[in-house]
Amino acid sequence: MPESQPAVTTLDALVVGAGVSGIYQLYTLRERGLDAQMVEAGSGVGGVWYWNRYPGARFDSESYAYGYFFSRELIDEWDWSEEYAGQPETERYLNYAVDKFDLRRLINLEQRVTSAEWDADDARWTVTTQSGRVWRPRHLVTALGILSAPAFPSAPGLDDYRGERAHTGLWPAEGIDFTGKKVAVIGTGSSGVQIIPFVARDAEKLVVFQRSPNWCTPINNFAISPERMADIRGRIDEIWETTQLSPSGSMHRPMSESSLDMDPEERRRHFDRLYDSPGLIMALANFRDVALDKRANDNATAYIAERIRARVNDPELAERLIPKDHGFGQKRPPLENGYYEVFNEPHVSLVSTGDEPIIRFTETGIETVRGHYDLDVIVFATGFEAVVGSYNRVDIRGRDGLSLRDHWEAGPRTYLGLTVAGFPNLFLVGGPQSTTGNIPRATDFQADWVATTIARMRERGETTVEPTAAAEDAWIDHVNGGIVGTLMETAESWAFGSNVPGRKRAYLLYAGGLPQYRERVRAATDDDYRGLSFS
Ligand code: N01
Repeated sequence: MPESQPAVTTLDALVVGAGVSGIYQLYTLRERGLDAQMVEAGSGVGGVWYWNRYPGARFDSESYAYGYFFSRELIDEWDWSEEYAGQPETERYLNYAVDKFDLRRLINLEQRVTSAEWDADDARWTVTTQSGRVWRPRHLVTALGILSAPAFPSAPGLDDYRGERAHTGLWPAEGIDFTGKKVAVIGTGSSGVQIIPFVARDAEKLVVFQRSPNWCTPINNFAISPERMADIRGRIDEIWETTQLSPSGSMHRPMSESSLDMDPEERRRHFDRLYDSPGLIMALANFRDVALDKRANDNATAYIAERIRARVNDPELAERLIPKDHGFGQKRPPLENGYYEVFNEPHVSLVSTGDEPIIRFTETGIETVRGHYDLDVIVFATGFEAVVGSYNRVDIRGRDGLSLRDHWEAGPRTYLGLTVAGFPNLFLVGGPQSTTGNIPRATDFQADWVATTIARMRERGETTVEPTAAAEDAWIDHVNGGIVGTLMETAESWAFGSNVPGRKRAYLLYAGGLPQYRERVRAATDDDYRGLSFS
């Protein structure tokens, strides 16, 4: 082969993305005897747990409910150290799984996919990476992650700024030392809320730029003792069942009681218990009507506002930290550890960008309408072009050169959140219109479905699979219908793409809950793969 020709690898399936979902997908394809490999942009595996290595990054799902369930050996070998494990531990766990199941030799690191084109003549994808390498898989499985395309503020001058900077989702491996420095954190979503106490601990001065406050509740994390780990192992089948029955794939389900049937004192005792419980219990195991009924939601919201007021010394500052535009749970609520107390520290200040907009970044800091903030470090906790962003950054072309970006111009279009009309043999795992909650419990089911479907095609001598346009339309109606009437419907959040200027508003996730999602996919599959055509 002439030297200028790139190496071409022909195989059954290529998985893109070495996150928790992609790793399991690669495993399950290989288990079915398929010739599969993986490409990954990073220099290590772990997906979000590789990129988001900022101080404070940790689970908000219970560690053992997030980890893999497919291998009893792995469950027996891995001891989780905390109920909500930190990023370094999760990254170690995923590396351990990759080595245990001998997957590392199949994972091509530092291979960012730039384009993927369907070749109808050969019924294969041509996938090209930034380094110029080419793969020719029959099936292309994208496990790109819903929060993997970092977003930055659009204010001018970002390139003029000369100090240190980092996005939480692209955190440098060597870390950042905040000691004695003047630091700004922009953004108060889950990432901002997790990192801010760590910055406040070390920095000489911290300015938090807040566009919208969130309803944050305490994580109440705790260490897992050897006895508790043994107990978790003993109950692992029960834990699995619990995740399967939970709408969010987590350890939690809403309570059966209505909060409106209770007298205020009894309701308050319940809220006290939920607020002081670990993890997302306040959000996911609250009264059944908190997420559905405005009056019930108002009660929960008023309770949390009161708890915030009790934790922030300055009443005016407390009011600025309390959301006024949405109720608790209408957006995904961050979990925090000492977040509100940070604002009682004399070296910490809060800029509400609604009152004091950022005009521009300068060589030495940030200029707002009220003045200039001299800075040594800017932390961008400004979130992601969620769900579709990671797809939009790749030039994906299906039949007759149809671009996925164009196909999704008005919002994502999929069938079952797994396939796309006009894009044969393209599978989405953890992509739009299917994902919610505790991600691995959404995607392990999908990965099994993808592997089973591909293996079945091989047995039947079929080379292509693609949904019909009608099936795709019906799925979009179902997904959009699921959000109507919920309190989430009106909130501006990344789940609707609202944080990306110019993006058409469309619901990007799946609001019906995972049991219903699995039921829908199973019903279509059992009905001879209704909505999909094979050839
Ligand atoms: O991102 P976000 P995130 N000027 O989009 C603000 C998961 N996660 O990385 O709300 C000023 O939530 C923006 O303001 P607004 C979890 O699913 C989980 O924090 O758009 N501010 C917002 O405050 C989470 O939901 C964990 O008005 C600007 C913030 O930046 C998801 O990831 C930990 C701005 C971005 O918040 C995303 O969380 C971390 C601007 N120009 C993340 N642009 C766990 O605990 C944006 N903002 C497992």
